[in-house]
Amino acid sequence: MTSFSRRHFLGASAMAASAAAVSKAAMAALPEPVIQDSPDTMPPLVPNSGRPYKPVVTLNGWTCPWRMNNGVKEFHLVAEPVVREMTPGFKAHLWGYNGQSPGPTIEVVEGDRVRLFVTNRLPEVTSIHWHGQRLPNGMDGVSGLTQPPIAPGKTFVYEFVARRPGTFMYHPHADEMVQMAMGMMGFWVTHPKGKHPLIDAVDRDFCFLLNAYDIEPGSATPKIMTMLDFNLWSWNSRIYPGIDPLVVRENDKVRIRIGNLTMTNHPIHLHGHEFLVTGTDGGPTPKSTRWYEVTTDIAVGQMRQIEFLADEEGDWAFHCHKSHHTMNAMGHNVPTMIGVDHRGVVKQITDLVPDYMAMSERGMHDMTEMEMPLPDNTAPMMTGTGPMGSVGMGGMFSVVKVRRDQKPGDYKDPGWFEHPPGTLAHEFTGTLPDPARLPAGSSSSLPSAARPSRDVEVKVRKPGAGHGGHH
Ligand SMILES: [Cu+2]
Repeated sequence: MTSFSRRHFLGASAMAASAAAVSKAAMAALPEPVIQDSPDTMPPLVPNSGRPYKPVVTLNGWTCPWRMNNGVKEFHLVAEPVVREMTPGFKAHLWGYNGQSPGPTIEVVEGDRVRLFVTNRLPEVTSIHWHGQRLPNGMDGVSGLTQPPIAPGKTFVYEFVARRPGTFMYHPHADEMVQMAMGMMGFWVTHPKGKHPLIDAVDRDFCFLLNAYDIEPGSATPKIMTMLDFNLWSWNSRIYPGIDPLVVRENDKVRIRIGNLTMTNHPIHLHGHEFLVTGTDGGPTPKSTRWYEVTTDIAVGQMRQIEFLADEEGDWAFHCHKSHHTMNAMGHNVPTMIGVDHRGVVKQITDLVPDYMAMSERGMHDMTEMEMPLPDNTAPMMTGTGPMGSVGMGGMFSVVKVRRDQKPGDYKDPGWFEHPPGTLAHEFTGTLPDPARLPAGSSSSLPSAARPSRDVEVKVRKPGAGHGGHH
């Protein structure tokens, strides 16, 4: 993990310093924007001014430092073009805030007066809408409706009291289709002041946004006209294997806050544990409405906050359950070739198209291990190497790593889980009995549709079978 970097000479510490230490002239000026160059998950930003709270960890992101100005928390967001590494080897040219997409997470406490300076360094107008907040209408950030748009080069200031604790986000409300397709968005958490009857204290509190891009393999800029057929499904503008693991200590109480700024819903699924949905962008959910789930659907524009006790050690998959969303570019528009025997035609085709490759006759897992020539700056379609081989995943996929010996407050990746003896699925090497089958057409109490049939034919060419055998 690297530290905050700066474009300007004022140190980051100056921003967070107490108001008394800064001259009146300096306080009248804009707070220096803090710029982040790294796509890594930054450690929680422990507050050194204002009301205390337990900070969140933004997955592959960071929290925006503020300065206190006469009791007001001042933040400076800069809307600008950014280069975002979506996964190692693949950089996208996006728009974002303060050096990254998404922008920094804003963390404040219920009752805080917040002043947000927004500087526009984009080539077109913008504005910021503070999604989910109670605020004066004129601070709502809808350009044309509640404010004139922020012209390139101009700075606007928003000011309101964070009245409601909860999970929120921010995004432009000017040329939204383009600006959100380009990655302009950020997270906002308002912590409760003191104990709240519906908001439990947790040991780890993670947050990230669901977003999606359509970037042609080999290029770097999203196609902004795409409405549905995105090819990169990301968490905080990162795709697996570029998404960091969520590292927790065994028996930690864990909260994960997720907001959806894509154009479709995402059923988010956690392995090995059950969770409760404890909050939405409307605030904490009443306890009587909570039930345990292992998947929760997050619709477009919604936020969900889930909580669970991490009491099972291991490397637990955590992902969107739409299987096309755990793939990277090229995951779409590939014809289904399972059961198609290419061998006869490959020679004929390669005479015409030298680069042609017969692929996916046996499913697509082979592609995860195939050394396919890819254009420069392309994410592999599905990849990620685990301790047991290729994970065969991309897109919206990560791992919740639960470890007994992880120190409290330590988010460092502990490596792969070491399975206790006798707890690992393995190849069976004993003798296999013939499976008992009902003879086809025999009188049976099963309805005919449920009866096994001899007519089932699965054309699969097995690896090493030598001959394209039909079963
Ligand atoms: Cu999804």
